[in-house]
Amino acid sequence: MANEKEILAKLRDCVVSFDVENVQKACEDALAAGIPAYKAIADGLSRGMEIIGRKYEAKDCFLADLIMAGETMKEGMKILKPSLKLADVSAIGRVVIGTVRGDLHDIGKDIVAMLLEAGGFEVIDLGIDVSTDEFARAVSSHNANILGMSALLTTTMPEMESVIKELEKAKLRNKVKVIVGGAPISSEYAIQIGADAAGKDAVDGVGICKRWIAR
Ligand code: B1M
Repeated sequence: MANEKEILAKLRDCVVSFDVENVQKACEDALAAGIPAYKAIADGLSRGMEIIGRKYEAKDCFLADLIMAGETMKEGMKILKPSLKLADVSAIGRVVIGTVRGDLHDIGKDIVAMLLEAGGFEVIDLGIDVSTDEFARAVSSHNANILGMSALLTTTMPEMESVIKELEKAKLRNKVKVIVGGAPISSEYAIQIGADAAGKDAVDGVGICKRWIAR
């Protein structure tokens, strides 16, 4: 039987080699070996995405490769997601989440959404390419406690500030906490645009949301 390190390396390698055929089996093996689903995502599949990201940056692979790696990661996450869920918890708070307008990256946002659900939150996931208006309407109609926005492109980061301005305009800003995240987002940026916090990663983001609700 392979050890934890080998299993996590296998998950990473599945993403790097776009092994859609075997990624689900590798995820099942990880769960069977007692590796927590989040660890399989964070220290397995996500490591593969990092490698592909660096290769793309170095012009060692193409956009099509990014797409394939993303698809492979998502296939694996289908197996891991049910293990992140808690049974029969009544929601501790309601979070509206989405990737901002112009941005199609959803892998990180999906992980945050999954962990929020696992942590007992009701999550309304608006998906990708979400407009300022859609965010504001969803916050209002779902009476959300928290709004989470994700952006992976430096060109789409300013959308987050537009959403916050829209919330202010609609007199919703003081009713909802705002957390932002994504690879280019820092705490300094969050403060600059008027958000309440930035999540460094999914675990950090969920921790922040839980602390807000506990207050
Ligand atoms: Co794109 N892409 N991409 N891409 N892509 C990046 C982001 C890039 C850094 C790659 C590079 O050049 N090195 C670069 C951005 C450069 C920049 O802005 N400065 C880039 C580019 C340029 C592009 C295109 C413009 C390429 C093109 O068309 N020429 C294009 C844009 C499309 C668009 O959005 N309009 C594009 C397209 C794509 C794909 C569709 C092919 C694919 C996305 C597939 C998908 O998401 N379904 C893709 C991918 C896969 C990447 C990389 C390689 C990986 C992103 C990822 O999924 N990481 C990425 C390179 C990189 O990031 N190193 C890249 C894994 C994921 C788990 O991490 O998303 O960071 P991440 O999420 C983390 C944290 O950030 C945090 O928690 C997560 C888990 O710990 N987090 C939050 C995220 N959201 C949060 C929210 C929170 C809290 C924490 O609270 C609400």
